[in-house]
Formats: sequence, structure tokens, C-alpha cells
Amino acid sequence: MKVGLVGYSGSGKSTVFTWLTGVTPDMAASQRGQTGVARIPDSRLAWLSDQFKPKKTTYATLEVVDTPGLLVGDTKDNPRRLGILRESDGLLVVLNGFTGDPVKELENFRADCILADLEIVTNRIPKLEAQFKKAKPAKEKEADELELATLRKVVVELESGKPLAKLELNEVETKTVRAFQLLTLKPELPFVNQGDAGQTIAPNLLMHAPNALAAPVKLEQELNDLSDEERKSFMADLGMTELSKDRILRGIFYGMGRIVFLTCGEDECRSWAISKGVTAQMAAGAIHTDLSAGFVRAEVIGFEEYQKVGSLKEAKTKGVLRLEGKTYIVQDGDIMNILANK
Ligand SMILES: Nc1nc2c(ncn2[C@@H]2O[C@H](COP(=O)(O)OP(=O)(O)OP(=O)(O)O)[C@@H](O)[C@H]2O)c(=O)[nH]1
Ligand SMILES: [Mg+2]
Repeated sequence: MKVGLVGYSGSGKSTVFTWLTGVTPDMAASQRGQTGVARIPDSRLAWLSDQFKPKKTTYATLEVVDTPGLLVGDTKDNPRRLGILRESDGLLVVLNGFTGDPVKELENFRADCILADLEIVTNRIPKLEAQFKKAKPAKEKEADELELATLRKVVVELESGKPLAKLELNEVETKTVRAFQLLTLKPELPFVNQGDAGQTIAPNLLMHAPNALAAPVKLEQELNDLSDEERKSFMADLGMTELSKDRILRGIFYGMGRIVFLTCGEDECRSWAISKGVTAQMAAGAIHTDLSAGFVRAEVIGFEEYQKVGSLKEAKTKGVLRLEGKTYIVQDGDIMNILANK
């Protein structure tokens, strides 16, 4: 999954990008999107790895894209800047909580996204209308009509100031709309880049976005650069008990609708990222398409249950290792062994 970092100029996107991925963005390429990879920490996988002592431990990851900031006032270029995000699967809206007004920024951002989506859809409509003047097979005409009807519905929603995520669309309409990679259909998670430790998220921001995350990113980045001893002493002075990067990474991952399942063995222990709600057969595809195509069954045990019994052998003896079929909905933290025909 690709998460785009987006927000107004100077809100701290590049600072957040470096904090999460360890990658320093190339200033010369700041007008394009730049990608880095963040590892999603997981204490369950760490525990399994400790037990299995595998040759390799691999954590699920999230791709993060740093993008150029949006402009306030002169907003003409904003649709282009937002266009860089079309290929992202989710948006992390970085809000300036050190000198700015996060609530206002979030409101402006949502309005800019609606405008950018409107621009795309309203550009398409006259082109479709022109198609009707041409002689075309009935089937193609029908498809054009359907697309036009869907886009008109979308325009009405956007013009009333609503994001498309809330619009009910049937399967065919969803397919039509998906092709446009509209921003207001993507999962959105606000992130307040705070100036100080211990600042809380303003209640009126939480009203607009109950799932908002926050951290003093620059401060934590600076703490990272200190020796362990200096860091401890600084953190004590600031009343900080922990650094929040791991919590935030997990917050972003889960906030974007992802979960993990786990596999373990002597060669490798690993967490695999999947979308919440997928079936065991689809999840198997995260490991290898062959495992999905030849899927027969999965041996499954939840991590907590596993921790109680201590080994897969014990789980089998006690009858708590379940056999699940293709349509089983995978739960976060499931330990799975996929059985497939080759
Ligand atoms: N005081 C303070 N300054 C910060 C904080 N976070 C970022 N900054 C500063 O704000 C400036 C902009 O930060 P960037 O991370 O480059 O912001 P950006 O959103 O990537 O900016 P653009 O790419 O130009 O849109 C830099 O000088 C940062 O050092 C913070 O928490 N506190
Ligand atoms: Mg930047």
C-alpha cells in the first residue's frame, strides 16, 4: 500500500517522511513524488521471532510518498500537485500544529480535494457528450451512457461539498469511478505535526476527524540524534515517557484499513500486510499467487491463543489449531499456514 503525505507548504511533510522512512528527500526532485518504505513494528512478530529464532524476520511495510505542498491563496497549481497522489491508496494529511491552524488546514484540504476531483470529472463529461454524436455500436453507446449518468451523479455530490467516500455507488458505478483515481474516494487520515511534547489534539479537530493522529515530529527526530543517555535525560525534562514513532506507524497502517497475518518457521518469521476483511484465499496471494490459485485450506490460530499454548504442536494436540476454508475472513494477528495444491 502506498500512503501519500499531503498538506500545505511547510506543514512538515518532508520532516514526517524522513522520520517514518529514514530517507532524506532529494530537494531537486521536490516537485515530484518521492517514495520511501516504512517497516511496521509488531511486538507479536518480535515475540515469535524470539521463540523460533529463524534465519530471517521480515516485517510488513508501508510505502510512503512525500509530495510538494499545496499553496494557500494562489491555488491554481493545487490540482496538479494533488495529481501526484492519484496513485496513492490513502492520504495522510499532515497539518501544521506548530505555527498553523490544523482545523482550518484540514477544511481547506478537503475543499481542495473536492475541487481537484470536480475538475477531472467535469473535463470528462463534454468529451463523453461529444461521443454521442458519432455512430457507434449499441453496446459502446450503452457504456458511454452509463458512465455519463455516473459522472453526473458524482458531480452533484461534489458540488454540494461532499467527499465521494460517503456516496453510495453500485458495483458498476464503482468500477466506472475507480478509473479516475479520485482523491475523495481514498481513505484519509489527518496527522498533526506538533511543536511540543505533551500537546493534545484540539477537540474541534477531533470533531472533524475522530481518527486523527499527532506527534511532535521535529522534536522526536532531534531526540533520535542524541546518545541514549542524553535522550533519556531530555525526555525526563520534557515529561516524555516514550517516543511515538512506532505507535504512529501502527496508527497509520491500521487507520488505512490494513491488518497483518503472521507466518512462522525456522527459515522465516514474517508479518504480511493485507486489507481488513479479505478472505484466506486472497490473503494467501500476498505470499504468492500460486498459493492463492491452489488454495485448499489454512491452518489458523490467533496470536494470543498461540501464546497460551506455546507451540504449533501443542496447538494441534489441544485442538485449537483450526482448519479454515477459502472464504474465512482473516483476523489481525492470525498465525496461518496455507495448504495448497501445486
Ligand atoms: N518549530 C517546528 N518546526 C518544524 C516542525 N516540523 C517541521 N518544521 C520546520 O518547518 C519547515 C518545513 O518543514 P518541511 O518538512 O520541509 O515541510 P514540507 O511540508 O515538506 O514543506 P514543502 O515540501 O515545502 O511543502 C522546516 O524548516 C522544518 O524544520 C515542528 O514540529 N516544529
Ligand atoms: Mg517537503
